[in-house]
Amino acid sequence: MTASPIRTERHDDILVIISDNPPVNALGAAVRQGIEAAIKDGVADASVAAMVIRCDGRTFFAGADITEFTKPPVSPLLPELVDMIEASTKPVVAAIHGTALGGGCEVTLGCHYRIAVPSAKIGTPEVKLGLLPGAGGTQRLPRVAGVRVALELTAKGDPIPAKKAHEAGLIDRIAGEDSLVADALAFANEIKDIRPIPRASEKAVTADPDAVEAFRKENARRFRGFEAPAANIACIEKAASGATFADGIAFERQEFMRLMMGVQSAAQRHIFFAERQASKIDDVPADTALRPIRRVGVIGAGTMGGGIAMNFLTAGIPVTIVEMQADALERGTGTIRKNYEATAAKGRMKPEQVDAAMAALTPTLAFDDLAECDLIIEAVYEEMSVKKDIFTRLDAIAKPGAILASNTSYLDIDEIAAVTSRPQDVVGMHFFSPANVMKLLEVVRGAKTAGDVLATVMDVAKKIRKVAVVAGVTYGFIGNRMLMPRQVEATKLLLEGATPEQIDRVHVGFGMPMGPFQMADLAGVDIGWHRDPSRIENIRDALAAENRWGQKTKAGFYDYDEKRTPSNSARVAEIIDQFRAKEGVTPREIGDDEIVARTLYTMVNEGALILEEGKAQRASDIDVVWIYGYGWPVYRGGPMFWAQTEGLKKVVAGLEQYGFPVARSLKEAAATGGQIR
Ligand code: 3H9
Repeated sequence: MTASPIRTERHDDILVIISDNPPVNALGAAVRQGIEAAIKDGVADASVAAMVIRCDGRTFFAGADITEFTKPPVSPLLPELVDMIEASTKPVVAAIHGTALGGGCEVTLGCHYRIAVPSAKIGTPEVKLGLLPGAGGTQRLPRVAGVRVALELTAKGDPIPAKKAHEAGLIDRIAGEDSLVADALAFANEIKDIRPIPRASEKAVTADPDAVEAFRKENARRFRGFEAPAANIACIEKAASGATFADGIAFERQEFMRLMMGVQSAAQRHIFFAERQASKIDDVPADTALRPIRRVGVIGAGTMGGGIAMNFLTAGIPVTIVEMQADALERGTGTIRKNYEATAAKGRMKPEQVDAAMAALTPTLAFDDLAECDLIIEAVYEEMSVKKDIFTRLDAIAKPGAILASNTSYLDIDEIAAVTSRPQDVVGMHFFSPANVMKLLEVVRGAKTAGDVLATVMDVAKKIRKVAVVAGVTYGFIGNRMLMPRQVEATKLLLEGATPEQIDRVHVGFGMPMGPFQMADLAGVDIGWHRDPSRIENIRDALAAENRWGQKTKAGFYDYDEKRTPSNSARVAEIIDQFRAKEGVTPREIGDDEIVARTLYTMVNEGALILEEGKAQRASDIDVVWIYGYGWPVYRGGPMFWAQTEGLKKVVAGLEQYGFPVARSLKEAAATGGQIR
C-alpha cells in the first residue's frame, strides 16, 4: 500500500493536518480520504481543541484532481469532504500559502477560519475548465465574501491576492510570510473556545439587488460563446435570491453535472493538459542541461523586433537591440517606451518597473555588440537572402554556444542554418504579432538543431510567459500552413457566390475573434501582393489595385469610417461581380455548411497532413497553436479536438463532397472511430 499523502502533528491541544501531494496538492482520492480520517480522529479525541489544515510543498490545494474527472467517483467526494469539515464540532483553521484554487478554495470555505501568507492567492478558476466550483463554492462564497466578489471570482476565474481576499472577508488574518505554521497555531489557540463555531453555510447572503444583472451586462462580450460563466452567475444569483443553502447546493450540483458532461468543459480541460504537454519534447530528456541565457540580442527594432525585445525586458533579461539606421533605432526604442508607459497608465505596471525595463535595453548600431549575447533573435524583412546574410555575419561574431534564432514565419530554417558553421545552434522562434501580447511561440526545429538548444528555448519561453510548441521545417510551420487552405477557399467562395460578410459571420459565429476578410483588412490586403495594378488574377488583386488595402487605407473588404468602424461595401460587391463576369462564373447561393466544410474542415485536413509528416509532435500541439496564436475559441478545444467532436466521418464526408483529397490518417481515424494523432 502506498503511504497516505496526509499526516498529522500534535501541538498541545491543536491537531495539525498536513497534505504532501506534489506537485500541486491536488485533492485526489487519497488526499480526501486522509483528511476525512484525520478530521474524524480530531473530533473524536477529547484532547484536541481545534485543528489546522495546511500543505507541504509549493502550494495549498490547487483544486480537485482534474485527472480524476473521467474516472469513476471515489468516496468521499469533495462536496462531502467540505461538508464534513464544516460540520466538525471543533473549529478548523485553513493555513494557506501558494494558490488555494478551486476545490482548494472550497476546502478553506468549509474551514471555520482562514489565515494566509501575503504572497498567497485564492480563487475559483473552474470556469476556465468550463466548470463551476462544485463543492459548495458557489453558495459559500457569496455568504462569506458578498455577491460581487463571488461573481468576479467564479465567472471570471482569476485568483485574487491574500490582501484583497482579506479585505473581502475571504481571509480572516494575514500571517507573516515565513511564519505561517506558528501564526496558524497561535490563531487556532485564540479561537479554539469560541462558540458558536462560524459556519459559512449558516450565514445569510447580504442583499445586493442589482449586482447580478449589472455584472451580466458588463461582461457579456467577454463571455460570448462560453457556457460556464452563465452557469456560475446563475448559481450566485440563486444564492443571492434568498434560496436556502440546501436548495442552492442542489442547483449547483445540477449545473456542475450539466457542464461536466458538456463538450465545452471537455474542450477546456483538453487544452489545460495540451498546453502543459506541448512543452515536452519527445526525444529530449526533461533533465537536459540548459544553456545559460543572461543576455538576449534582437536584430531589427521594427514592430516585431520591438515586441520580441519587450518580452525579455519585462522578464528582467537584458536585451541588446540592433538596427542599421539611427532613426529606425530611435523610433523602435521610442515605441518600446511608449508601449510600457501605456501599460503603466492602465495601472498594470509601476513607473519604476518601466524604468527598470528600459534600463535593461541596450540599443546599438554596431552588429558586433551581439557578440556578448547568449541568444540572438533575428527579426528582419522576410527575405531569404537577407536572412542568409545576417546569419553569415552572426556566425562570424557570436560567441561559441550562443543560440541563433530566426523569427521567420515561413522560411526554411535548415537553409538558413546551412550558411553557418554551427547549424546545431540554429533554431526558429516564431513569435505572433503583437509579439509582446500574443502567447504563442512556435519553436522551429531544424534538421540539425541540438536537443539542448530546443530545451533551452522551451525554458526561455516559459520565463517570458509564452506557450511554446515545437514545429518542424515546413512552409508556414503549423499555424500559417493551416491558414493557407482557409484563405484560398474563402477567396474561392467569394467568387462562387458568397459575400465577405457571410463568410466572416460564419467564422465569428463559430467563435473566432474575426473572420478571414476582417483579418485580411487588419493585416493588410496588400500583403504578398505583386504590386502590379494591371495584373488582376483574383479578387484580392482587384481590391489591392484600387488601393483597398484594408483598415490602413480605410477601405478593404469593408469600408471604414474615421473610428475604423466597418460597414459593408457596395464597391466591393461591384468588384466581386465584375470579377465573376470576367471569369464567367454565375454566382450561386452558398450555404453556411459549405463555408464550414471548405474553410474549417480543410484546416483539419492540413493539420492531419502536418502530423503525418511529423512536423508537429501531437494533435494537441496543433490545438494549442490555434488557441494561442489565432484566437480559436478555447471552448471548441482547437481544430483537431473540434474535428473529433464534430465527428470525423462528417468531416471526411464534407471534404470529399467538395473534392478535397483527404489525409490518410484522417480517413483511417474516421473509419476506425479512432483519434487523429
Ligand atoms: C475543481 O477544483 C473542481 C471543484 O470545484 C469541484 C469538484 C466537485 N489536477 O501548471 P503547472 C498538474 S477543478 C491535476 O505546470 P505551475 C499539471 O498538469 C480544479 N493535475 O505548474 C502539471 O503536470 P505535469 C480547479 C494538476 O506552477 C503539474 O501539476 N483548479 C492540477 O505553473 C504542474 O502544473 C484549477 O483549475 C489539478 N488540479 O502552476 C487549478 N493542477 O507536470 C489548475 C495542476 O505532469 N492548476 N496539475 O505537466 C493551475 O492553475 C496551475 O497548475 C497552478 C500551478 C497555478 C496550480
